[in-house]
Amino acid sequence: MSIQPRREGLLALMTVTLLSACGQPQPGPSVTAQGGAGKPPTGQSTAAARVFMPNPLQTTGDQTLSDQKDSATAVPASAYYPVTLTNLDGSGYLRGDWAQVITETGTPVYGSGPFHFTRDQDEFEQVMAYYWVTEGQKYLQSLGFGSELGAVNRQQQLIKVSQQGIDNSYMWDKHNWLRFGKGGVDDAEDGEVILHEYGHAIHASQVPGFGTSVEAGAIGEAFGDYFAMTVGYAVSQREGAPMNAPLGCIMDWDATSYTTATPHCLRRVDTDRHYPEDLTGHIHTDGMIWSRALFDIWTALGARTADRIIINAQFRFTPDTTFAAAAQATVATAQDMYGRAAAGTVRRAFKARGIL
Ligand SMILES: [Ca+2]
Ligand SMILES: [Ca+2]
Ligand SMILES: [Ca+2]
Ligand SMILES: [Zn+2]
Repeated sequence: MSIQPRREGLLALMTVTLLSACGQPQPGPSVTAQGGAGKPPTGQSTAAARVFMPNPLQTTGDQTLSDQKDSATAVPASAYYPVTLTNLDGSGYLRGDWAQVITETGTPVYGSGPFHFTRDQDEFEQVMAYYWVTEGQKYLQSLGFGSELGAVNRQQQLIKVSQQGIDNSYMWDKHNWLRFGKGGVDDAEDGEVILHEYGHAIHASQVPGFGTSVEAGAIGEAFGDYFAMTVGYAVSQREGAPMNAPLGCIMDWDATSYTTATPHCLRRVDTDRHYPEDLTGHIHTDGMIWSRALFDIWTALGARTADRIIINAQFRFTPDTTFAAAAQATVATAQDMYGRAAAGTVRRAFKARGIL
């Protein structure tokens, strides 16, 4: 399996520096266009739509699918799942409690639906981004974050969908943006890419400036992959979508542009990488040590308990944390929330990776 460390991470840090160096970022051209184009509000808080669940490889199990230059016929109709977009603000645009899509280059989605687009249409990625970010926040709230537990990125997440050629997505916490690019498979055609980026927004909301050391950066990448796995799984189960690719395989569809071996995975959360001998100094690769520990906790304790512990623990991380310190914080959180047996399970998962 070839690992392409191409998602934001250090690259995004460079991009952010570059943007910062250019002075004030330009406000999205369609911020006003979407709110004030003179189109009447629909008053609807929900709309019917179709999305990938979370991506076509995972549901169809067909590892031969490929981008074919964004062609509609490259993906069978069976890969599209009917869903309901929720929490819309009634403007008729993809704007709501937990997400607002800012279209940089395409036509903004507007109307009362149904939003039945195909992948060759720019609007499809906008619908995907709104849906998966909103589902990500709803999932967090279903775990108790924002009620019983501390709020986690409980705000309207801005999302920029660009139809231009850069194959890179990133989170810019200073401006609360997620930005999805094109190149190979369009990034926002894979729900796991969207959830991965939302994972960075989660960290940034819990610990401002998180990720200033290499190990903290690796934890950020690992958590994004893990979050994509657990939310993708929960929503797929709820919507009755099958899992026809390994659960540990992340961003299957986006990966088809870079990988030849099958199954196509941009990364995995179930590798045997071990600390410290497998460290490479690359955050995306080293993150697979951390994400495997999280995956083992998920398998042992079940999704809900594991996710509540793992995400709640992140409030205790320092921006420049080490693997060891973050693992200790996670064990302590398990102890506080669920007691000794759960703490022991968490400790064993990190021990198995050489982290504790
Ligand atoms: Ca597309
Ligand atoms: Ca891509
Ligand atoms: Ca997957
Ligand atoms: Zn990332």
